[in-house]
Amino acid sequence: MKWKSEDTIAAIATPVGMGGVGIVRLSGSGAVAIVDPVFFPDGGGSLAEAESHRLLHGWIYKDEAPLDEVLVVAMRAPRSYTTEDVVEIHCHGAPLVLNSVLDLVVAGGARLAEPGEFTMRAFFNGRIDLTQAEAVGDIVRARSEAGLRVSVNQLRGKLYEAITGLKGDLQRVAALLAAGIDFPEEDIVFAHREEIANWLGGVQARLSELVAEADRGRIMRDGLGVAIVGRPNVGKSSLLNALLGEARAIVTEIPGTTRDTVEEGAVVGGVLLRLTDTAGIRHSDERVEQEGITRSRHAQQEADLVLLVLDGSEPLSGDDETLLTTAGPERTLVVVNKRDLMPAALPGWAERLAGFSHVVLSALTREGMDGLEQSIRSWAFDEQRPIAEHGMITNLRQKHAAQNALDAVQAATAALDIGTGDELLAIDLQRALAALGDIVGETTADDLLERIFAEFCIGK
Ligand SMILES: Nc1nc2c(ncn2[C@@H]2O[C@H](COP(=O)(O)OP(=O)(O)OP(=O)(O)O)[C@@H](O)[C@H]2O)c(=O)[nH]1
Ligand SMILES: [Mg+2]
Repeated sequence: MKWKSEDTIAAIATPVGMGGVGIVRLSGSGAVAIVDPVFFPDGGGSLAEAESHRLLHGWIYKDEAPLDEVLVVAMRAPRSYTTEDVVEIHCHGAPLVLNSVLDLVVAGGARLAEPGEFTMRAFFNGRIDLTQAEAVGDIVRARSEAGLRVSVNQLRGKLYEAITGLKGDLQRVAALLAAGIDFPEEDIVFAHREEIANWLGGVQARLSELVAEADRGRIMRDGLGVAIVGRPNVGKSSLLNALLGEARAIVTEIPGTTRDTVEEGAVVGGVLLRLTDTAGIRHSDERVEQEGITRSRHAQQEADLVLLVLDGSEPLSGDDETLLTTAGPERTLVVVNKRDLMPAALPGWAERLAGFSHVVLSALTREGMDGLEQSIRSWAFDEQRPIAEHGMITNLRQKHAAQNALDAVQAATAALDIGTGDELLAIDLQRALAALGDIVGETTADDLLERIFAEFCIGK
């Protein structure tokens, strides 16, 4: 397996061609010995003799000619990212320079790193758990402040601590159970049953909360999927453009302008929105329009939040009625558009909106757009609740495992209630412990681990 390999790995750790400074990073027992012969620090001396974690200024030489002026740091095991010897060479950011330095260290005995291999080594060497490793990838990809905050908390080990705490409690229950099985006198077992029930109840409550918050965590990390739907000409594309602050989608007074879905990301109030503008939904016999409408309905089904746009300057049409009837109020925010053309604050049909949250605005003049942004924000994050300090579940992998653990704990509680044998209870407990172990990567299958790390970029 490649994480067990003794190779010293090397990669360009910064985006190539994008900065004034670029970093070539090495990790492994040969890292210092590979860089030492090609790096000449100011005032003599060598990297091999230098103090760990000290930044040295000097020159990299290739074939006895200076290649670049650099800063070099050696971080000796185990105080490094991977817990192995790590050397970083800070060069000028030019691709030519970085590639030459990388060639040089490869010629010296290093092997090119696979994507995510540095982080994989940190994980297999036990410096971080799987949730922290995932957080590294998420931080690199983070596109909103909220997403960054949950990922940074996860990197700090908040989710790991939460899961480890739950595991500790379940291990305690398993120990009590074992004591009961070994000493089956009535009173001991009875006392233990109550204690076991209490511990299980506590674990169940905390796991339920983690699972319940998982969608919020995912939305912060990946963004909120928002579909803009409505009948033709109500101003859906105008609304997309207003949210983006640019004329992304075509807007005309002709109904049926948007034929295909248009997707775009925007950060609104610190939340990443994955917006989809759709073709207006109405009855149509035209083939292209029909296909567009099918895609609109699909986007509507997939979205976390649907913005159902109505034209406030006109009476409700049959198409509007159908959309309102089929929309689920728990996932829909009604946008009454064209406020600038409306005589009063709300049109005569406003009572039809009972049961829906709604905002009134003008996509054209932007009047009322603040209210929409505020509604989306509070919809995405229950704002009464701050971002969980105890760590949040942020991806489906973690959520599935937490759900499995919760199912097992619920089964254990049920087994305790109806007084089935302690052996069955013990099996449920082991199942819950294994599922929790999956979250932090203790019991995760190798092929799944490889897939997780393969999504990283090279040099991470
Ligand atoms: N006065 C006024 N006109 C608006 C407003 N929003 C959109 N419009 C106009 O309404 C017309 C239709 O706007 P679009 O954004 O293309 O509507 P749509 O819902 O995307 O239409 P389709 O793509 O055909 O389904 C255009 O002429 C817009 O300028 C608004 O708030 N006030
Ligand atoms: Mg449109």
